[in-house]
Amino acid sequence: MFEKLTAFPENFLWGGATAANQLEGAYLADGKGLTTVDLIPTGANRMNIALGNLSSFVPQAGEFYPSHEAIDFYHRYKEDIALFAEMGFKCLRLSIAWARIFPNGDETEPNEAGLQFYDNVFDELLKYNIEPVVTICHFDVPVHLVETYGGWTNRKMVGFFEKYAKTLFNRYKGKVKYWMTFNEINMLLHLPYIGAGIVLQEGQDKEQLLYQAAHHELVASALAVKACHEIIPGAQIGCMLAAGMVYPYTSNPDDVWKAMELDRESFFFIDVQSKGAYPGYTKRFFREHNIHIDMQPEDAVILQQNTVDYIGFSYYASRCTSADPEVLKNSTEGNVFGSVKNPYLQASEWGWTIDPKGLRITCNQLHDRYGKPLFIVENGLGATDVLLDNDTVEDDYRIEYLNSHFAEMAEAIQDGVEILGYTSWGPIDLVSAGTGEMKKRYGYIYVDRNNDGTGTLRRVRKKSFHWYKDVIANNGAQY
Ligand code: BGP
Repeated sequence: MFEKLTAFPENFLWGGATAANQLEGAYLADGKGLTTVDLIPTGANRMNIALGNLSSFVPQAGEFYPSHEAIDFYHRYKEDIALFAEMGFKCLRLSIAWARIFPNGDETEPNEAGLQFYDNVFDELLKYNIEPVVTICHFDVPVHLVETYGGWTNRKMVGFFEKYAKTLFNRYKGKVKYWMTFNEINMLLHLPYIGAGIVLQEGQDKEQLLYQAAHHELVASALAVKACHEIIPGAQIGCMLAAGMVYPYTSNPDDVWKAMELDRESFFFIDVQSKGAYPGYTKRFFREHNIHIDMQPEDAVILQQNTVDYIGFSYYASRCTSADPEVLKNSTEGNVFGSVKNPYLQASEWGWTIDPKGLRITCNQLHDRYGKPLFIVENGLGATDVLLDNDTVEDDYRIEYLNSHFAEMAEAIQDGVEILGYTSWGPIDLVSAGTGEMKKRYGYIYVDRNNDGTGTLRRVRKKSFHWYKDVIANNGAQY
């Protein structure tokens, strides 16, 4: 007889996930340089911008730049971490703003004030036994690197990133065990400015440029893995994929193949980071699309010898696709990736498909494909919350969303999938990456801050705060 697995292992890392530019604010404090996100105002299409000449950038009167103040975690981290501790967090995923450490990205010496800020944050977390899980780059490239080198299209970025990563490992080796290289690395193909600091110009060969940039990020990621293992024995460093099942619209093999192709567009990154080599299907894609990647002789060995320890991924929604152009016309705009409307599933206010079972399928798929531990580092429901007169938010819809996803996560664990932890996105309300708005909230903690920057920044516990506290206290036993 096989023993029934206990759903959540004792050391399961429950927590929340954040990104520097979406919560810190203080965008020029203590020597920080400008990053790509600091230059984009609130707006539905902010991720798809092509800015042209960045040096001519001047904030426009009346426009609101959300990362400039965000929710002011920079000055309020003690209060926020105390609230995370009250919920019983075992870990907090956060990112380091590259431009706090190297304001221009290419200096020889790091900025001590920036390093000190994260020392203070890590000390505060460790005071409560909260394990920091650190993303080295989460959608923010120093602007100087974009203007001077063209962002990740330039090989020099590999060296700048490696130096930045080594600086972090040396400084925080006694405090941080869990690392991640690039947030949602596969987003680079969809959001080149945010993902790779690339400002595309008219007439450029987009595919060629993007895949070249992808190669540079992949090599840089592998070099960071190497350095992390050398500098911090026992550390674990992972990749980070924007995941989500792609379903075929019908059982027509053409639809099934189309779904597989879309999946592989994302999996290619993780195949390289996890298996250490370019997969055959990507090589074929390069041949057929006339893409020639400039590789250094040592790259193949670097990739092969420095694969990741775990697969981090975000899961918000599943997708659906078809080989039939008529069906494709019925695509929703909501998800970053776009998707044919799945007749079996509901969507969020922002059009993101809600699919708890898709999380179980995704976990199994990644487990079968890579055979490495998984870390669910983003998941959650973006919704409009209303602060009630009795100073709370009745966010039952969020509890329902998370509840159904936790139940499927528990199923995946029973299926034999090893999962290190779960960090829900934005445990405290923060700026939306997609729209720059505060209106799209994910938190257990409400922040009094509006889209136009008004509000007291006061923190308020929502109903889900108490619910998540219970889940963690019981180690998810109810699932
Ligand atoms: C992911 C990003 C996060 C986060 C999240 C939610 O793609 O890694 O930074 O913001 O999506 O997206 P949004 O903020 O657009 O709702």
